[in-house]
Formats: sequence, C-alpha cells, structure tokens
Amino acid sequence: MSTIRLTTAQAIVSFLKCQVVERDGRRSPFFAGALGIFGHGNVAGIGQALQQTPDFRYVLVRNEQSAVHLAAGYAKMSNRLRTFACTSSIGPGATNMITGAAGATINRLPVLLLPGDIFARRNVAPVLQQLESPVTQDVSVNDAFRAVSRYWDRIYRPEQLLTALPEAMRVLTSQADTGAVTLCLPQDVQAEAYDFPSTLLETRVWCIGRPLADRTALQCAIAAIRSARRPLIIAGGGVIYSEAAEALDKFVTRTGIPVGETQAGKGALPYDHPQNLGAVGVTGTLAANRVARDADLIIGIGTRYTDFTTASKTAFRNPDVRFVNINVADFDAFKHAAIPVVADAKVTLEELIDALGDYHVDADFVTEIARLKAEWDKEADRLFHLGHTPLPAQSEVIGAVWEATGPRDVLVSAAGSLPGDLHKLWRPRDPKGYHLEYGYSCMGYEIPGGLGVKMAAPEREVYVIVGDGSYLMMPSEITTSVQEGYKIIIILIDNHGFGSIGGLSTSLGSRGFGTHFRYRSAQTGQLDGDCLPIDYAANARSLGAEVLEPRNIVELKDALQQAKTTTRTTVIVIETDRQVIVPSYEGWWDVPVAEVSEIESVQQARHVYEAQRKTEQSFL
Ligand SMILES: Cc1ncc(C[n+]2csc(CCOP(=O)(O)OP(=O)(O)O)c2C)c(N)n1
Ligand SMILES: [Mg+2]
Repeated sequence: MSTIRLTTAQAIVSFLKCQVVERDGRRSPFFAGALGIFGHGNVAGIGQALQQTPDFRYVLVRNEQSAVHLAAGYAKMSNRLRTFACTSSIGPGATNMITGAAGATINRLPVLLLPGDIFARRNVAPVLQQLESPVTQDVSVNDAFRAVSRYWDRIYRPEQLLTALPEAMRVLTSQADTGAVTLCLPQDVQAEAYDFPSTLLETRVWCIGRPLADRTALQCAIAAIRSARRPLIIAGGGVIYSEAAEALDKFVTRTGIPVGETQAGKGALPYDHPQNLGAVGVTGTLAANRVARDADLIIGIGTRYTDFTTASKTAFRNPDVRFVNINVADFDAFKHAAIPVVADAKVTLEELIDALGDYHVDADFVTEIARLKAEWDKEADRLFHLGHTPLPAQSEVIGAVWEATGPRDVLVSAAGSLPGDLHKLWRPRDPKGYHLEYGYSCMGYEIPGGLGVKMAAPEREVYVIVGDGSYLMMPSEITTSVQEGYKIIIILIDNHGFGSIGGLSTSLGSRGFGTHFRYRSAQTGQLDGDCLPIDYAANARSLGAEVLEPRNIVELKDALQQAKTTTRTTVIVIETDRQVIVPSYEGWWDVPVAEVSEIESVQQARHVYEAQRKTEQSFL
C-alpha cells in the first residue's frame, strides 16, 4: 500500500482539498477553504498545514463565532453544496464557535469546525486555558460542542482520521442530517506524523441524491390533495436548497394552490407570482394567514414548522385540517401527524405535477386568493411610503432599499424587528434574493453572514440590513471584507436600542424596560436618561468601510445609488423612529407573561395571553 507521511493537520487539509460534491451532474469542490484565527492551539498544527497548502485558501477573520456565521452564510447561499472549514485555537477561540455551531445546526447548514484541544499526551497538564476536572481527564471545553453538532469527534491518534474524516463528510453532505460537524484536534496530535494511505487523499466525489418518495405514501398524498378544497402549500428552506423553485412554480400554476413562505423559504416563488401569498405565520401577511386559518390541507414542503411558521400552533384553525409533508428528513416529514413524504422536493413536485393531472382548486378560491393578494400588495405599498417625519419608519427604509435593488441582488438579515418586517414586506424576484438567518435569529450574524453570501456569489450585490444592537455585537468582519476585497452594502438602522424586544416588552405590559441605549439617569436610577452618543459612522469608518449618513428617505435613496458605485464595503447609517412599527396580521406568538405581578399593565397582558393560549392546537 502506498503511503504518505504527513502530520495529522497536513492530512486533514489535504483531505479537505480533495472533497467534491455532485448533484444533477454538476460537480464542485465542497470546501472553499478555511476560516480562522490562530493561537498556540492550532498555529503549529493546522496553521502550518495551511501555510504549506497555498491553493487551499485561508481567510483570517476577527472572531471565531463570526467565522462560523460566514461559513453558514456561504453554505446557505450555495444551497448546502459548499462550505468552509473553521479552525481555532484551544479554549476561548474554540468555545467562541459554539454559538455559530448552534446556528448552523439549527438552520441545517453544513460547517466543519476544527477546534484545537488540550494535549492528548497530558504530561504537561494543566495547559493554558484548560478546564480541569477532578472526576476525569477525558473532558475539555470542546465537549460543549456535542449538543450543537450533528457529528462530534476527538482525534487522539492520527490514524483515527481514516474513520473520522469520511464520517464527517457523510454528515456534512447529507441533506437530511447536515449541520455543524466538529472534529476536536488536540494540539500535540495536530503536529504528529503518520504514514497515511495515499488513497485517503485522492479526489472523492460525494453524490447528493434526489431520493424518491415511497410509492404508497405518494399515493396517499395525491389522494389527500385531490380531495382538498382549500389547500395551502407552506414553502420552507428545503424548496430552495433542493432547487425546486421552478417545479413549485409549475405545480402551483397548474393546480392554483396558493403558497405561504417561511423565512427560509421566502423567494421560492417571485413575490408577484399569482399563487404567492407571501410570508406565513407570526410574521405573515394577512393574505397567507387568512388562507392558513381556513385551509383543509397544509402541504409543507421542506419546512420544519417552527413556532413562527405555525403562529405557536394557532395558524391552522380548520378543525379538519390535515398535513402532507414533503421533506428529505423523516424527522420533519412526520410532524403534525402528516402523511410523510420522505423525499427530495424537486423530484416529488415533478411527480405530483404528472400525477394530479387536471386537478385545480375551485374558482371561488381562485378569486379569493387574487383579492387577498391584491389587498396585501396595497398594504405593503402603504408601508413603503408612509412619509413619516421627522424620522422615517423602518418600513420606509426597507421600501427604499428594495426599490434600489436589482432582481439578482441579495438581502441579508437575522435578528431584531427586521426579520418580521422583511418577512412581510421584502419582495424577492429570485430564489436566492432573500437570506434571513431565522432558525437561531442570532444577533451578529448579519455582517459575517452577508460576507459569506458575497463570497459564494461575488457577481451579486449583497445588501445587509442590520439593527444598531446587532451591529454593536459583531461589526468586525467589515475589516475582513475589506481585506478580502468583497464589497457588501450594509444599511445600519439606528433606533437607539432594541426596537423589537422593546415593542414585545411593551405589548406584554413591561413598558420596554431595559431595551433602550440610554444613560443611567441620576434621578430614576434606571436606563432612561439621554440617548448614548454612539457614533456608528465613525465606528464603521475605523474598520475600513466607506460610510454614508443620510438623514431622511430622499437622502437614503441618493446614498443607495452612491453605494452602488463604491468598491469597498459601504455602511449607510440611518436613524429611524422606533415607535412606528409594522403591524401584525393575525399572527400570534406564545411568549408567556407573568402569572402574578404588581404592575397593572402586566396583569392585563396576562389576561389577553390566557385567552390566546386557549387557541393553540395539537395535531395528533
Ligand atoms: C445573540 C442574541 N442575543 C439576544 C437576542 C435577543 N434579541 C432579539 S432581537 C434583540 C434586539 C435587537 O436589536 P437591534 O439589532 O437594534 O434591532 P431592533 O430590535 O432595534 O430592530 C435582542 C436583544 C438574540 N436574538 N441574539
Ligand atoms: Mg435597534
């Protein structure tokens, strides 16, 4: 057997370089390179291996958490067919990646994490940054990755790579099981040499299949659709990852079945498609939520039915409602006692088109769909052009940004009040035009995630809309975007704190306590003094960005045009009035209110809460 003598780290990097995925006859390398920060726990191991492999790109980032967000954004934009590996030192560098790992796993996005770990040989323990345990020596901070990884392993000996690396790839490329994969790499083992079989380092092609549904389940689904009078499709992220948008368009055009979109599924159909009722659930449009309320059949495609989609199980009120779930993951397909169609979305939709023949929803339903859709379009137009002064409303900023974008541009956001507003209002014209991280809704994802999107699709303009709270949490990858020459346009909405949680707090009787960026007041002892003097423009400039500071919507429109002409990442800072919010359209979210309180507004909110809770349903 021919062998090649390499360190553990060199073998890993060489292996990653040779991994290729193939779907529908198209091949691409699975890894675009490695992101990371070096410390003593990886500099002489993975760091050395990367140095001697210059054709495997290494990108120095500013924070390990944002490295994982960047990789996840890249993977999502690539429909999970490509990603990055993330390398960190031991200790805090490693644990910084845990939040990113949770986000990737929850969003079902492949990321490979290679945290450094404490010495396998142990004789010099405790090493710098080691968590010691009196009950075992077989534990380190990296064990905390277990809960947030779809595959977790620790490499104590170089030859363990022979079994660990293929397992890591199996999980990363599995459309049903993918998420964060963590291979913990003790610092000493990274530098240890071994005679690896050369075959480990040959090009390996991972075929991403399109599994067909079980025939019986498919027949049951067909029968259920045929007998439905008011069916509704819920399009989730799986539609987009499976590249099933065209098939969905054909299916709903043929059958007249309307579509509501989840955060991950938004863009599955163009916004102006006659069957597209837009966002569904807590942050849904009136059109989609009305149809969801009365639907007798929900056809969930590639959705995992989070509480935002089901409006905390209050969205579907028809007592006879049933579910058909088309999903590559049986875990999701079985939810809500559905007819489980465990299969790829694209091929299943194609099969359904053939099988359903001339099935079409009734004329009355068609008229109702068209009316609700027209009403919603008007409402969105109204919110885009409120003309609120002196400060604009956030919905007007969204309108101005949308009007400035082209059909192939991408919008990126993640947390705060923006996801809800964007879910309702943004108007995608392309399946990859709307990129919301809303599985983990992780403040700080926006900028690194947006950079990942840009790196995956450099030919597209990427617009990141971020709240001031999220911006403060993680602005530092602006510097990485400048370093790498990837320009993104960031619209930073300054509403002096947490508009979303402040609004939620007020609606629950707690008056926005602790959600404003204000000085502590000497009189009240609370955070209700003057606004803090945070200079976001100076901050962004200091990180290397170009900065524009429009004061109203007219100036914002100019700034957006100017931002298209810059070559560097450009941050547009605009102040908005946080009191002017986009209403909710019959979507409810279960956020428990204190059962007892001395505050009257809380007691009132509790009454409302108890009444709403009674409308929650279980589908058994
Ligand atoms: C890492 C993290 N911490 C806390 C939260 C809870 N949270 C959700 S939205 C939000 C406020 C976001 O503020 P900002 O970015 O300014 O957006 P706004 O609410 O003003 O639209 C908070 C604290 C979160 N989602 N993520
Ligand atoms: Mg804010």
